[in-house]
Amino acid sequence: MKRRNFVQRTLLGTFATALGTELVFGTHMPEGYTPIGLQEPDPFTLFKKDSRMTVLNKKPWNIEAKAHLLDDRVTPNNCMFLRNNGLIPENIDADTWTLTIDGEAAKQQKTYSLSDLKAKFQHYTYQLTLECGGNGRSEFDPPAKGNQWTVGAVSCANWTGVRLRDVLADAGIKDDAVYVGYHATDQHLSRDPEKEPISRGAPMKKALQDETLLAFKMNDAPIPLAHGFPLRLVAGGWPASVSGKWINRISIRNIVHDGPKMTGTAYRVPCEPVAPGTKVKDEDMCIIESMPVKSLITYPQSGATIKEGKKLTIRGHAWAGELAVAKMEYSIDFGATWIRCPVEKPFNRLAWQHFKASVAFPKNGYYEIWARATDSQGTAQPMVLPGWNPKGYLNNACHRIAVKIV
Ligand SMILES: Nc1nc2c(c(=O)[nH]1)N[C@H]1C(S)=C(S)[C@@H](COP(=O)(O)O)O[C@H]1N2
Ligand SMILES: [Mo]
Repeated sequence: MKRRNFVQRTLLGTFATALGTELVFGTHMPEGYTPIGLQEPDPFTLFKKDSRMTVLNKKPWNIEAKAHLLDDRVTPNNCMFLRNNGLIPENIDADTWTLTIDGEAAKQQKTYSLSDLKAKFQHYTYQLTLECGGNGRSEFDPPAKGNQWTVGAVSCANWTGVRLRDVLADAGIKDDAVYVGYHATDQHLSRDPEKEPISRGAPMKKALQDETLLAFKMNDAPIPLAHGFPLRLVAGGWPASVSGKWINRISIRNIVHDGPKMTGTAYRVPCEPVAPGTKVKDEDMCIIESMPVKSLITYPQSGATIKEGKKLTIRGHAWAGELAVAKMEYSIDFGATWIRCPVEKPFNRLAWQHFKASVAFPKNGYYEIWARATDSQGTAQPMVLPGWNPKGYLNNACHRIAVKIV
């Protein structure tokens, strides 16, 4: 007994040093218990995520879904991917939160409290598809650095807020406005307060769209902290990096916004196609705007075994950036032949669209089911990885699942 206490106290001393704090009631802790601050943080509990999600990075936190976890028509928090460039802010007080509109092309600098925003402007709710520009990066060859997203960095939730357009108009937009840039309260990984982890934005044409929101609710509840509480920009159909979380300032710029991750290879692709592995000069890179057409089979889970003679119903979602999905097809012979299947109209512009098909198989055995969406301008998903680019963006190759008929 004595000996165990001794060991435990010594251990506690080490813990206290590591934590930089005193451990109150330390000696009452059960044996084998690790103080909270020293535990490997469990992201599933921390962010209320489904434990089947994949953690790609812990610092900063980056977590993706699997295709079959995205089966809901509207993505709930527990299956929504999480993408951070820096450290999630702590101790946010929504009661004292403010949003400042400023910039060279703002008629005045104006600051709103969160309650001002909510009281002064009309509220709108839209289902908006947010896909990380790097979704699908893991397929690039030569490989691209960054989070190795497979297919799960996409979501479509209900977002409620005020139109950015209404707020910008209230502050006043000068004629020479070309871009808005957001500023947020997350910390740079270095913890240097002078550095922003990310400060992106959108051209005025996107900023002024009906569906571009300054949102304070996600799926009818306050936005979860990790997804931008208490205020985030939501610009559906564009790389989700445009949708700044924890927003406290929006600058109306008379130049293309030049914040961190607006330049170089970040969220930009070669203006002209390049051979895989090419080093591309900064001036030859163009900012990604609307995301390309894409789809995901969310049921069944890849690897499913189906009883012979049973028709298999597959389902999933399709989206096309600024455009709508006009046609949906599937193939069970590796793209040799395609069969058309119905795709629903979007709930609103920029929401993903749901498809369903009843698949019949000619005989038993192993099959891959491929899905291919075509947008309203007639552009379809490629069957293999499209244009290589230095950071591995915009992979919209067909999704496929494996099934076995027995
Ligand atoms: N302030 C801030 N906003 C941000 C980011 C960030 O790191 N900081 N990441 C961006 C990127 S790259 C993506 S893909 C989306 C992810 O949104 P989510 O974590 O809510 O899914 O948030 C965007 N907004
Ligand atoms: Mo992203």
